[in-house]
Formats: sequence, structure tokens, C-alpha cells
Amino acid sequence: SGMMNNKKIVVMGVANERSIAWGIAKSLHREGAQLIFTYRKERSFEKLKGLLEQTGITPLLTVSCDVLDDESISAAFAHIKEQAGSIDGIVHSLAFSDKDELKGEYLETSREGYLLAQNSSAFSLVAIAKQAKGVMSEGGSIVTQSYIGAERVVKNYNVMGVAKAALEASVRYLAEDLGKYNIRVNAISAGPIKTLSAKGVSGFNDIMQTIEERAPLRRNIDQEEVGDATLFLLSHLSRGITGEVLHVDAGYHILG
Ligand code: 0WD
Repeated sequence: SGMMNNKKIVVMGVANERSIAWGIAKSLHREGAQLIFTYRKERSFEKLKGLLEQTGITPLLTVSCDVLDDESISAAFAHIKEQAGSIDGIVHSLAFSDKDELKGEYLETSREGYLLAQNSSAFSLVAIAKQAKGVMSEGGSIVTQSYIGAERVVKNYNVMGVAKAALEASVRYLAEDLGKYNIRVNAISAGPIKTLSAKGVSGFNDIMQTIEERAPLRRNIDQEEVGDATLFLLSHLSRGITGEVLHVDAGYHILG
């Protein structure tokens, strides 16, 4: 323990115990980080409180933040700055699309569905990164969560794949803009994990089975593995890395 001692990290996107953000929170806690959580829905806040109690984790702060709302974002980060002072990292682990867009053909994507997915899943990182500049006075690290649907056509992933492509491109542009402040920006591209959000993707179980059969490691990955890789990108160990997309997918992405 201790890699993250005295580091304050904001974790966004814990909906329940299966959330990737919760796997990340556990890795960070193990290494001594002080955690600040943001949540959107009241239901998630209740889940989060339960999880924190169960695991004996005392958060530095829990703040409500809806990434679709600029006022909510600026209020959340003003509150964080006031209560916690300067912070060292932000975990952006959220995305949203209407379920109806995550099946059938991408060609059928509606304008509204496209804009909502981009807004929630890609622009949200830009909005958060803008805030980071003001609260990371000594530099820091921002890590977001992507998926291979950004790079390749994954059946049914559709509009979310296009949003993840924008997210990964945003990681590179933001890394350039924030590098001069010693703020790094990276993404994890995780293999499929059964979470609340994953339930919305049609044919998700088939994807998981394909990974088990074909990925170099012949298995799926879990929240704890994403948690540890995210921990690395938030820590001093990754200080020379920015603008990167790191695959935590049992090697699946190397296959043709
Ligand atoms: O297989 C998977 N599960 C993968 C997920 C593989 C690769 C990547 N990812 C990504 C997701 O696309 C997402 O970016 O990881 C990230 C986290 O996903 P998850 O852990 O699978 O999802 P989930 O447990 O459902 O949590 C997502 C949270 C929910 O929290 P709330 O409090 O709203 O229930 O993101 C939230 C979502 O609702 N979220 C928002 N939070 C604040 N403001 C917003 C928003 N506007 N929209 C969605």
C-alpha cells in the first residue's frame, strides 16, 4: 500500500458494485488515495453509500454532478476545490446512449441519439478537463474509459462506437492542451464487462463468449484489472505517458 498516499482523486461514474468506476475506486483505496466521488442519480448515491459502508472506505467527499449540465459541473468542481483544495486525478467512467440506438444498423441512428451519445460520452470529458485545469494546481492525471468499438465495427455498438472514437481523439487533443500544465490525459480501452450500461448493448453475451474463445488470454477481464491499469495511469509510474489508449482486453485488439 502507499503508491497513492496523499493523492486526491475524483471518481465519476459509480452506479453500483459492478461499475468499472467501483473497481477503480477499490484499487485507488488499496494504494492509499483519498477519494472524491461524483454521482448523477439519487439511486447511485444510495448504492455508493452502501458500498462505502460495506468496504469501510471513508470518502473525502461525495458530490452530485450531471455531465450534461454545465452548471452542475462547475458547481461540483467549485465544491471540490473549496472542500478538498487541489486534486491530483480524475477518473471519467461514464457514457450514455439511448438503448434503441444500440441495435440494428448504425445507418438508422437519429440526430437526437447521435447528439446525446456524443454529449454524454465524449464532450463530457472535454467539459471535465476544462475544470481540471483549475483544480490540478500541481499537475495531475485524467483517465477515461473507452472500448474497441471506437476503432472497429462492433455489431450493435453503433452510435456509441462513434462517440468512443470522438472520446479517444479528444484524449489526444486534450493531452496536447493540458500537457503544458503537467496534466496527462489517457484512456483505457477495456474488454466487455457485465455492468448496468453493458446490459443496454444488444448481443453483449455473444461478445463475451467470443473473447473467451479468441482473445490471447482466452478469458474475459474484470473491473479489478481495469482498476489496476487505471491506477497505473493515475500514478507516478506512468509520468511519461499521455495521449495514450491502453488496452485492458486480454489482448483481443491484436487479432485480425
Ligand atoms: O463492457 C463494459 N461495461 C465497458 C464499459 C467496456 C469498455 C468501456 N466501458 C465504459 C463505458 O462506456 C463507460 O464509459 O466504461 C465506462 C463505465 O461504464 P460501466 O461501468 O459499464 O457503467 P455503469 O456501471 O452503468 O455506470 C455508468 C455511470 C452511470 O451512473 P448513474 O449514477 O447515472 O447511474 O455513468 C453514468 C451512468 O448513468 N452517467 C452519467 N453520470 C453523470 N452525468 C451521465 C451523466 N450525464 N450519463 C451517464
